[in-house]
Amino acid sequence: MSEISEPQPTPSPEPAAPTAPTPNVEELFEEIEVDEPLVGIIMGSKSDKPKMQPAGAALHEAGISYEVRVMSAHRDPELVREYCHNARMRGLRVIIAGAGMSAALPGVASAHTDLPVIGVPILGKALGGLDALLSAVQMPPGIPVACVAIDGAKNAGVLAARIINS
Ligand code: RP5
Repeated sequence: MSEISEPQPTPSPEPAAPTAPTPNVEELFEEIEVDEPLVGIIMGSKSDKPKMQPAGAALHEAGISYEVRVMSAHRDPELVREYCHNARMRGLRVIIAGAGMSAALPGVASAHTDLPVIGVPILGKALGGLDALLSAVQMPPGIPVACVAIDGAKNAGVLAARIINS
């Protein structure tokens, strides 16, 4: 005759291992910038801002997002290198670079990126802007700068929009 065993108490489950908190998806999505800039407008000095503003206006009119940074090829060479080196990875498609006097910025930008670079020579206090024009336009083979007119920032914006829409 088999013995009927007493029902054994069910062992209590092991305490669950702590899990990582569930991320709040809505919050995460709020942090994502949906309107990432496609054009980087850079210039050698704060004093160039009024001359470069028409580039931003043209891009705004074309519905193209952009960002604006001040960095000088001569005064902040490392910053220019880093910005241009990372530009494509950050999603930029075109760089507009404006500078006056010995305007190295467009050429140096082009040396550090394979994105199209549009140079804007800015009229300074001497030489009628020819210094900046020649510095921007006389690039050595293999390092291109699409140079617009002296103080031609509007066309730089229009051209950048055309490149992006092409
Ligand atoms: C250039 O030198 C700048 O692009 C600017 O046009 C010019 C004068 O610069 P600030 O002395 O006004 O800073 O590098």
